[in-house]
Amino acid sequence: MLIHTRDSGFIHPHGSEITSKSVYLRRREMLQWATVGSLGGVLGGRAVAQDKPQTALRAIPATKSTVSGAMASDTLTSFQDASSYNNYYEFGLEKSDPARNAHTLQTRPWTVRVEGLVNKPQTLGIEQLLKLSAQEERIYRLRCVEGWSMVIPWIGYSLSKLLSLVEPMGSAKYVEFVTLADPKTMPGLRAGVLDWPYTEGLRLDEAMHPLTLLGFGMYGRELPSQNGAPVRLVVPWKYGFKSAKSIVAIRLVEREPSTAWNKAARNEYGFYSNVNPDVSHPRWSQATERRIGEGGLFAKRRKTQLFNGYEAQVGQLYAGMDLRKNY
Ligand SMILES: Nc1nc2c(c(=O)[nH]1)N[C@H]1C(S)=C(S)[C@@H](COP(=O)(O)O)O[C@H]1N2
Ligand SMILES: [Mo]
Repeated sequence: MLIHTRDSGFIHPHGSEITSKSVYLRRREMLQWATVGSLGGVLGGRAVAQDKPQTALRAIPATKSTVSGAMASDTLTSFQDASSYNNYYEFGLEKSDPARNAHTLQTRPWTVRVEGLVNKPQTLGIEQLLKLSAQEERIYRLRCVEGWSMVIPWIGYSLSKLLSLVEPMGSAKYVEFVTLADPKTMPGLRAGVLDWPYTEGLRLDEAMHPLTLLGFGMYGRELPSQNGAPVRLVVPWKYGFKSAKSIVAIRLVEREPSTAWNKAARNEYGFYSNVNPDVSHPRWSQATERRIGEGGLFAKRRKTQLFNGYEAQVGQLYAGMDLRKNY
């Protein structure tokens, strides 16, 4: 099986990650994906992105964030780990695939349409977007639904800055994020694992929360392609999959939008997807997590915190809601 041989040197994830969504989908989509495998071989002949020095990425000057809760004091995950252990299914299902394959992503020119129920719809070029507001560095924990976590110094600004600019109408209740789906540069699209383009959604008040970051960089530099260049979302109190990579459109809508993961497995990935140790995924517990870089397979798992440790900042958004129903 190509996927296995390609990754024979890969340390197998343990615990909940064995039954992770990628493994589950891999089983389901094995045949489809096998037809894509040969392309992996072709791309594999090129330089491996993770071997490139970090300095190949342009620096983005940023000030330390003053947003409450934005500067976690946890030890940072290494740049090497954060840019080589990724989920970006457009570039493959294995954690090592995006770093190997995402060099084909064309991040310039790049535009983002901000549209839907807004008074001032706009299409902004990436350079305009970068300059729209002061760039801040924010140290966020990111917790993947599969049971691992990282701590990354992101660069960006609150998504609310962009949303305020377009003036959401009173009827706008949700925000839909649409990401790039380009079959020419994204080998993963050939496999029907998800209904492309990858889309995500937030309730408008979640999207307007100051912690919700429109991210352009990490570790002082622009985002590596595998981390979602040139612009992505980072929502630190939700499972990682809410943080859509390589965004091309942001749409204000009235009804709760369906999302790529919601469509793939409705009973497993709800709209809210708030990190919650008390609500298990149907196939594994969410009580603990493995911090990437902490002693490999033998490191003790950490206890997962409600809202990934951001309860003081975001708990109020869910007052009175049944978090078991609204998972
Ligand atoms: N377009 C797109 N965005 C995506 C994904 C994806 O497959 N495609 N994976 C998500 C998942 S499951 C996670 S955990 C995070 C991982 O971000 P990182 O690789 O920068 O740590 O990206 C999210 N954004
Ligand atoms: Mo994830």
